[in-house]
Amino acid sequence: MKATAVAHPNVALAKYWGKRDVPGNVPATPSVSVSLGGLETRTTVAFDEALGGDELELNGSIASGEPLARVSKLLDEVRALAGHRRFARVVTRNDFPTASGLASSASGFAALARAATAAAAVHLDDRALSRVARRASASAARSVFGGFVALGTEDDAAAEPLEVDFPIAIVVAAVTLAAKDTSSTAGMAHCRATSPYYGAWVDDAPKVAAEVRAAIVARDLPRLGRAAEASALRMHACMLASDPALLYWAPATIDLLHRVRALRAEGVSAWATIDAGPHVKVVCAPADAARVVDRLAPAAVRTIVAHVGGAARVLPEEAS
Ligand code: 2P0
Repeated sequence: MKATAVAHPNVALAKYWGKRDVPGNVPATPSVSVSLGGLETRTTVAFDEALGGDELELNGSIASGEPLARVSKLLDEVRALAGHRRFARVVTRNDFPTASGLASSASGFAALARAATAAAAVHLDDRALSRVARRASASAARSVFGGFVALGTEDDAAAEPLEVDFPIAIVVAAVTLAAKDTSSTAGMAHCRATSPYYGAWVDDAPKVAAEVRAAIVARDLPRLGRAAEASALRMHACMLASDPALLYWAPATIDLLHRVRALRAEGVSAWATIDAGPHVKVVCAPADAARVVDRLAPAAVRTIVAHVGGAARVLPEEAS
């Protein structure tokens, strides 16, 4: 009744932003991501009949309220599939900053879904597991798989791996280690309710996602970078047009965008993407990663070079 799983966060190269169906947590836009190897969440789930409720320890602190409620909701699904009502103790740890736009909910809920089903001896195929993770947090559906991964907008959406061997580097330039003010879930709802550009964003996103996907299949880095940067900046344009404006950027975010442009002007194929936070992630060739780090580091509090990572996996018992 106990298992440990590891999952990597992912960065969307074509962004999911907005929900087509809120109760079912179905995205309004298709997304395409890459798994961030080198960053990981490790989660242990232990079902225990002595517990009077689910318990959550997140990065060494006991968590309650909304984070625990979201965990319990996923565990309820697993309990229903397993046919038992035991509560669980969940211990989860990220080796990167939590809730700061570094996609901790993606790796967190993917690792939780993987560990909870293993602990309860519920056997789901990867697509079924991806649906469980998507209902908890849509980006988590993608972190069930490794490599480049697509997630659609259909009612029962599950992510699917593209299975393309395309070695790229992703340089993460963190600009703060603090948690963000507005969660993605709240930010999306606010955009949908108040941004006059929301409809245009949702209409345009499938074209950009198709371009991102085609560029990955063609293993064409400049084509991928152009489309990924467009997806991120269009998403932020939609956010900025909300009322009140949703501004996730810090001064350093803009500084970093200019540094990436300067690198391109010097002939380096480096392209920026930004999620619901101030950090900038730069897609480049592995051979250019050190030069990109050198250029970004003065404007960042921390840089991390990620490579294309693998799928969420259960650890052997002795490693957990
Ligand atoms: C993405 N983001 O595609 C986009 C880009 C942030 C910006 O997925 O409400 O934490 O839990 O489904 O998955 C972050 O949103 O939102 C996200 P919920 P989630 O990666």
